Amino acid sequence: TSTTSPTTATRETRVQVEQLVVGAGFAGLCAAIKLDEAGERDFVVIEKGADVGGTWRDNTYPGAACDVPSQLYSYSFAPNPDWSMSFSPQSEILAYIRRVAAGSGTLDRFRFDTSVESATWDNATQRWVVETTGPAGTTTYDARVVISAAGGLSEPKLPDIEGIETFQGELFHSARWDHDTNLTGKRVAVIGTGASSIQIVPKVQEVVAHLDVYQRTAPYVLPRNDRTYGKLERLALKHVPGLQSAYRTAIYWGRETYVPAFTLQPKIATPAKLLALGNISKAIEDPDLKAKVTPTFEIGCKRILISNTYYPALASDNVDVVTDPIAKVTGNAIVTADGVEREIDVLVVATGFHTTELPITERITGRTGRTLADTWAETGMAAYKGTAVPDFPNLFFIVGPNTGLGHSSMVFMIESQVTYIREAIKAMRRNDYTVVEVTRAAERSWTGEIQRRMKRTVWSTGGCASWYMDAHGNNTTLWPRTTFSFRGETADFDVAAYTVQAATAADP
Ligand code: N01
Repeated sequence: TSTTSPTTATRETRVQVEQLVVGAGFAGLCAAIKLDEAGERDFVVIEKGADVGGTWRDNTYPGAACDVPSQLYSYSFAPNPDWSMSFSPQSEILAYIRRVAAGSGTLDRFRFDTSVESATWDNATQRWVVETTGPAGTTTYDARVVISAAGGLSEPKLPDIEGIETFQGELFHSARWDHDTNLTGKRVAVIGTGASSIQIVPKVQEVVAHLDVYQRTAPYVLPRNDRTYGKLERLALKHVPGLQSAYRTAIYWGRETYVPAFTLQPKIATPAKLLALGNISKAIEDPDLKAKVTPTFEIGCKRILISNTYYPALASDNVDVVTDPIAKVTGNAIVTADGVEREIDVLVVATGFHTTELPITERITGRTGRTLADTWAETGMAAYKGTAVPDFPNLFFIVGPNTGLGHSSMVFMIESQVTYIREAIKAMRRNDYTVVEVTRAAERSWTGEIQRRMKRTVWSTGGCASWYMDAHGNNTTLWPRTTFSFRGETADFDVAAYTVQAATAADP
């Protein structure tokens, strides 16, 4: 049902579609595949990058790999017996996503290098008007449903440090690695010690003349129980029926039974804490360095990291861990609060992402004329089942508020949310609903229950500041229950939580 207006000098096009998906990472691709399977063929996927892959396309820094085993960190409907290791490197995950996309028969509806400029609900037509710019110029989509799969960790957050804009050397964010910069023999600084940094530091340390690691908060780092799959094992995974799904199930339940429990009862986490402290002692002899990298909050409050190479890298002769706060950056150095100036050639900022004020929300305007950013600035990020927001009809999120995980596979959560959205769209078709909008009461009750649970978790009580929390002191990013309970919550579209409008005979 596409209608294209005559081409003008500025190449403006108007296209009508049933669904418009924003983003072509794990979530957007999953949505495309499941819509297609459900017979919903009239959709587009708008992707600002040149390829599918999302996080796994953007994060190409040295050492990038998944810290969830790949047998689980993959689609349930597209098992891959060829993973080379239990925790696969970025290149393999990206190749996997590309392969799934290529085999899905949906790529003809993906529009790459195209940005969503605005998405505005039109009360008159009861559809979304989505302005995009891409290689073909400006295209305005008129969509019944918008599915935002733009990602919760996709917009790099640059540190607000005095003078950083005056730095004369190379400077880049971990998620925008500059592969043209040769680090060999250089003096490099990495700011940050989160999941990205601990993968980067050991790789960078191997080649540079000197590395300064600027640590504001020491993380907990557990051993990484990674291993290469042997030839025989891979053959068995490929040919023994049920073996791969048994692996997947075992990994899933292993994580699910232990980790969520200790977000509520820190004592259960004691063995993990001891393991993390042992990891330090094993690699680091220098008592000063040991003290510096020993965390001072409860384990689990921030994301628990895994590495066998991070601490040995920090203990190397060419590395300094700097814990004095950064005062400013000059043309060629970082100056700390104690007045020490450390000269560098390259500055890597591994300072994380915009997580609780997502830039896409500034571009989405709902039924009342307010943007989603303004709405959430007041209430904090909140969505019914992490998916639907009052005043924003026919808009669904994948990886929305309170659906993130620290312990298991986001792909599992993505598939759950996509099922829910697919069921919502099926219900719209079946009943001729033109509009579905979650009620404020349903959303408030859902969010209220989540926030009540949050107050008892280690994320709130563990004595740390993390990207999970928003400016109101609420954890609006993580899911506080088991992943199978989320699967249950999203198995069906519960229309009772929504106000609906059905098409009338007079509607076109
Ligand atoms: O970002 P982060 P990340 N001055 O926000 C520090 C996922 N992930 O990219 O802790 C000085 O965790 C900040 O310090 P502090 C995963 O979900 C997964 O590393 O706030 N320092 C912190 O140390 C992860 O949680 C994989 O005190 C500053 C660091 O920068 C999420 O992505 C791999 C600063 C930021 O850490 C984000 O991880 C990588 C400043 N002004 C990432 N600002 C997998 O393996 C910030 N910091 C799947």
